[in-house]
Amino acid sequence: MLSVLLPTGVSSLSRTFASEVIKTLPTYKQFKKKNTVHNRAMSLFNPPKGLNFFKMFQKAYKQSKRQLPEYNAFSGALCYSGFSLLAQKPYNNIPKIMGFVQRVWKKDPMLKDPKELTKSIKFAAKFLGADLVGISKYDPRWTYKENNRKFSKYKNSVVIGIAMDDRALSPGTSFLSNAEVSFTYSKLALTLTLMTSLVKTIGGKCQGTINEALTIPMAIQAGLGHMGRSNLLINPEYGPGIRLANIFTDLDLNFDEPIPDTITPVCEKCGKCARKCPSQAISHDKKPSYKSPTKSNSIGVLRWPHDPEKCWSQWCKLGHDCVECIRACPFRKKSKKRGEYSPQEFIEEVLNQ
Ligand code: B12
Ligand code: SF4
Ligand code: SF4
Repeated sequence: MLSVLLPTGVSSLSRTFASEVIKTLPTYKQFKKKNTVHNRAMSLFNPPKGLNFFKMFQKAYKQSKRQLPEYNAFSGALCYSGFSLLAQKPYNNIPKIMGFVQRVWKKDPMLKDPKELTKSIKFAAKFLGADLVGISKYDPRWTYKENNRKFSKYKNSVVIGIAMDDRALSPGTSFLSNAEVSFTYSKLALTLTLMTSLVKTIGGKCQGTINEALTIPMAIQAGLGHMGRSNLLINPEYGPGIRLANIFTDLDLNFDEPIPDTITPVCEKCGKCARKCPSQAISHDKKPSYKSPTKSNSIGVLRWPHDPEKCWSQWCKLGHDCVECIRACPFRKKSKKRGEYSPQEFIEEVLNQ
């Protein structure tokens, strides 16, 4: 394998070993972490005036050029919320400043105007990894009955969407497409962790959820799209290949409006997902209805019926999940105009990007 990387004419016998490329003296010793400037500044020496980073941050934060977006208190809070995952095990790089930022924010809230706060929260969601963000009023119909006590104290739901890489879904249902599903779930978890830290830092109460509330109707109310025959939320830009999560908050935020439904008329004529579904879980009906095929569906909602038990049985047959209803949809955002990717093409492209 290594010889492939060698220039022509260089035999593998005369090649340099990787360990010989970087020269060190025999006196070289492994460096002790306790001697990094971070560690020494915090524990080993008393930093002279002007060199105490945390104190200087506090000073900078208090004196921040608050009229400038890149220097206002919200950007300061965003800057430290970005560390919140790093503060957790096993990374343990704990930013001790967070409590200070919270105290300053409480005394002097920067964003009293809901319009400005809404804009900042949406900016933060996208900055922290969301492809889509919309806000809907808290609606108890879209929380599980068991979660009523946990969530009913909140005013709104900030719904975020992260797109899956269509190239990984393109070759069809496989471990590779599953890897894209699981990786996107982890991306949602990262964005939610940082966002909830931000909301708490600026003095709000919140709860981030992944699959702990019915995100599709919340996303419709938040203006992110409409649900198709496939029972997937279809966003005009990303199609159905988007994964959803949300943060319930008590912040005073403005709500979005649902966008016009351009999806249902297309679904009425198309039906491709229903034809392609290997378990025939998707309805071939002409129109949405109030039907609930199984006990695993909620009752009394006008939408395309979907049979989750047939779908689940297909997953059980495969031993992993299925993405065929996403792939079938003409609203799917194709990554490449000339058509589908083969698994090998996708792997090569990722290696070279
Ligand atoms: C359980 C579940 C499943 C189950 C069963 C689905 C079901 N209908 O019960 C199984 C394992 C089969 C499944 C399969 C898939 N799932 Co799933 N699933 C969920 C989960 C975790 C809970 C949904 C639930 O409680 N269903 C039980 C009752 C409520 O189901 P229901 O009455 O049939 O309602 C469904 C829809 O009609 C809609 N809905 C509910 N109420 C209302 C009200 C209105 C007005 C409308 C319009 C819609 C609507 O939401 C439900 C979604 O299943 C959600 C996350 C979440 N919490 O929302 C993800 C979720 C719906 N799944 C998702 C996806 C992508 C898939 C798959 C493509 C798998 C994959 N590889 O990713 C397939 C697609 C199947 C399909 N065509 O629907 C995404 C959808 C993203 C999107 N763009 O819409 C979600 C939101 C997960 C996520 N975090 O992104 N899933
Ligand atoms: S995930 Fe597969 S089995 Fe389930 S509805 Fe979609 S296409 Fe059908
Ligand atoms: S494949 Fe066709 S019918 Fe199914 S959701 Fe997409 S547009 Fe609608």
